[in-house]
Amino acid sequence: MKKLLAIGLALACIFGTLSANAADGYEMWLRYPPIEDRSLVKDYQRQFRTLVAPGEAAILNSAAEELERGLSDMLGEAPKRSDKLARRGSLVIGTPDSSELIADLGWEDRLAQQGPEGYLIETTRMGRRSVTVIASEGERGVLYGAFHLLRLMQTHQAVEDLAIAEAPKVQHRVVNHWDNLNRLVERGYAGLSLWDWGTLPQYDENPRYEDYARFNASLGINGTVINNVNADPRILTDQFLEKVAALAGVFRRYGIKTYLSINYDSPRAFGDLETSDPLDPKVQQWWKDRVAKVYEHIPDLGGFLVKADSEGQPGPQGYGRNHAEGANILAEALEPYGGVVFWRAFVYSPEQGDRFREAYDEFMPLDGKFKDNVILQIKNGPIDFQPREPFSPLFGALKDTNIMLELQVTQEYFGFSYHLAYMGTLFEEVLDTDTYAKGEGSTIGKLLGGEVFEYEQTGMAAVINPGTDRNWTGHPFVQSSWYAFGRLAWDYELSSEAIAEEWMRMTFTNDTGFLDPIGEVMAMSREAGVNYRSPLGLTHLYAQGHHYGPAPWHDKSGRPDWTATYYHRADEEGIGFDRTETGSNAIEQYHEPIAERFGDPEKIDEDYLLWFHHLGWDYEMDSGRTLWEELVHKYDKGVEQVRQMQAQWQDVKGLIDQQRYEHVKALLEIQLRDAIRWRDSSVAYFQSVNGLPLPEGSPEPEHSLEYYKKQEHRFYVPDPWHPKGDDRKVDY
Ligand code: BDP
Repeated sequence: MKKLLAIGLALACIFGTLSANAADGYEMWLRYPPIEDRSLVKDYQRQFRTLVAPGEAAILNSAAEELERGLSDMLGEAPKRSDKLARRGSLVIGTPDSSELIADLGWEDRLAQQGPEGYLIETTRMGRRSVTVIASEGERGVLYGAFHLLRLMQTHQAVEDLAIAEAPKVQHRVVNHWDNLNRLVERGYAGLSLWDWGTLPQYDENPRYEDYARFNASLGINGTVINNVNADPRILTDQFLEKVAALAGVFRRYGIKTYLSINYDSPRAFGDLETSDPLDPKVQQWWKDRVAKVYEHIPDLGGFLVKADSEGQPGPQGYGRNHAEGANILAEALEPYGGVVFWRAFVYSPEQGDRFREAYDEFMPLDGKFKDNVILQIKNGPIDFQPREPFSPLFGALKDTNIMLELQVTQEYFGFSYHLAYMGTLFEEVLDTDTYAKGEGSTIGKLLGGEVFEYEQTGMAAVINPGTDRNWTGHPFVQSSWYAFGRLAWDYELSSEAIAEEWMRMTFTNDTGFLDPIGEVMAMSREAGVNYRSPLGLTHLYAQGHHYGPAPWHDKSGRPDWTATYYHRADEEGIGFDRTETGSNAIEQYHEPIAERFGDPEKIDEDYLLWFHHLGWDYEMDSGRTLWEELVHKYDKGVEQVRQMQAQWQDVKGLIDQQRYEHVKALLEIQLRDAIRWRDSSVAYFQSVNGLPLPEGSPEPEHSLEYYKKQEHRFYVPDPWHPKGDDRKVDY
């Protein structure tokens, strides 16, 4: 007997370790590990013994299944499914249309207030029975409510006395994939595209499609653009539409609409017409016909995303037409089906002296000229997802054009899938930024919430990177930025800190021994990345093409592209880009008092200083240091922050599964190596320009500038799956 017990114990240990080891990140934040606290389990069981859910409609069914899955995994026992209330402990979900029990509550007005995507979760009574209700006007609301309730349990909160009312503040909450049809993912870093075109439409039961949809739905994301903005015209062919329809069928069950990035030159690329001129009636008819075809395949397609006249993509300007003329003909074709056009504002050209100015200069004259079902999708900053940018001046300026914010989760400029950089803090900074469009308090969040101007519709989009990597995103912490995006798209007033904690609890553990130090790591991670790459408002000091390592020495000679020296303008005298009246005067694009604040080096927040001013190396900073000393100090600080992140991570060993622990630990080693390289090569370069001695106490760069220049491409590990990581440039 004793022996048996011993074997049993040994087995339990082995399985215990195995299951702890088995956490490989696949489940992301939808992990439902058994809850160890017995009294909590009892509380939850008492409440949710029986699940009363209408099973017919697809989305409601997804909600019920998710609840079943979560409850049984966390509580060790599946809830009973029933049509009727149990004597005690019923969880009732549904819409008034689908459930008599819910209809009988008489909550119509209250539900109408939350809208079809909002929901109420309440502990209430039905007759004499105490129940928990998840109710909404619409099926989606019920699904979102189900995920909300599960989140409360995943984060070990009390659920006895619930009175929750939620509704999203923004209509379009959309993820963007930059996936090519050959499955290479532009700026992806997490394997091949999730969409296995070769086996579609036949094999649509790949569990990854459904899990992907669950992750998004759990955040309230209601749209996905599945292909790259650098769009392949073939996406609109019947062959591909059949495949897209199969994916859309899976996503639909989770309330997610499918959108397509289209190539503006499609009428020509299809060989049907000689032109794609939007004002040509034949072209307009072509789009109407193609759109009709699209909706035959996907009756609820969300619409199109368009990158036009940008980075070599075709567009209306090629035919002498403007963006509004270009967008409106697509909008007209989509209108009968309720489809929308997300038209991107990411434009720039070498002719324009200051790239910063371009989007504003091109789009402002068109304000009010776009149809109501066009939404201008604007990146948060005027350049391109840099570690820190001032906000795009289009926010707050466009009053009569629907707007949408575009953010980047994939870490194109943040160390790919090798560096830990929680973007929640960046997103929060953007949303909280005051544009002063209508006086104080006109934040970007409020603009998107329709609280400042009366837009027909608004949205938030994020470029995400999931691929065939087992954990979807490469670096386990990139998941946190996807999570933060979704939560903030739902409610831009949430704090990035609270979101981080929620994510850690759901993804790793509820142990405060982990949450406290790693919460700090997450909070500092983005700033660390700013400090070791481009402090004080420097920007785009990357090597050409791959955007991974530093190359502040790049100049225009022989290159058609935008280069580091163009952005930083460092010379013997000073550094920074003059965007005041003496320079490009981009500050005029902002409202007062921002323009005045940005225009004065004494008033501007120093984090943005070199975005707007060219200053002498001896300019005195708030700290009393010279600009040169402060710059070096920031670079040092970035490296120190990574060291701190590393130390704090090492302290949580044993508090989470070994697999993810070791993975992140190794990645932090890489991050430290890279942070040092960023600092040393940047300091060495700027020193070669200004000839100044290093500030006292700062470490000498490890190598010579020549060495770093030679390393420029060797530093980057070429990824054969990454089309823009041009490994022909790597000279080993
Ligand atoms: C830049 C990327 C490029 C994208 C482009 C875009 O480097 O790969 O195609 O933005 O957003 O960030 O269109």
